[in-house]
Amino acid sequence: MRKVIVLNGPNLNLLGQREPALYGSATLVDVEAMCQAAGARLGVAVECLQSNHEGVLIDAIHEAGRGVKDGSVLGVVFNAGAYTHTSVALHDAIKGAGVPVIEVHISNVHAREAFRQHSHLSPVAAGIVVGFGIEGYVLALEGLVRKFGPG
Ligand code: CA2
Repeated sequence: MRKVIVLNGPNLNLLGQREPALYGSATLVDVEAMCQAAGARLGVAVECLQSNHEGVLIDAIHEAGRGVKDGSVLGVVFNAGAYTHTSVALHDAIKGAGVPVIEVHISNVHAREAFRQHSHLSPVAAGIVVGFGIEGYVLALEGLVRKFGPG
């Protein structure tokens, strides 16, 4: 069974603790449990990682790329948080690793501040899910499996 990495970036460890109007009341633990359940239904193993550090996220993308090459990884579901709007390094990592990445945002970033309306990741993403709340993670997992085959 191939693996999908559910990767969350900066401040997503705070989910459910503040800003419920924007991000809902579910915690990151709830989101990760939801992804595990969706993975079981879709026939992929789900591995979850959250980091507030850009380099750790880059390393995770590189490792996922190695997994794609050896056949153990299907792709990555990635909410890069605010790094979405700033990180050329994450853009380069996704491009260089050759791993399919589905970009996820809980909120509709296009209906928010101008600085959230540009993504460095979208041009190198295999797909984008925006504005569906935490259900977006499940939609992204489903999209990844539909586009790149079963686990
Ligand atoms: O909508 C999304 O999923 C975002 O990626 C969330 C990021 C934000 O910087 C992006 O523009 C859009 C924020 C991460 C979560 O931040 C929290 C801060 C306080 C309380 C709860 C979450």
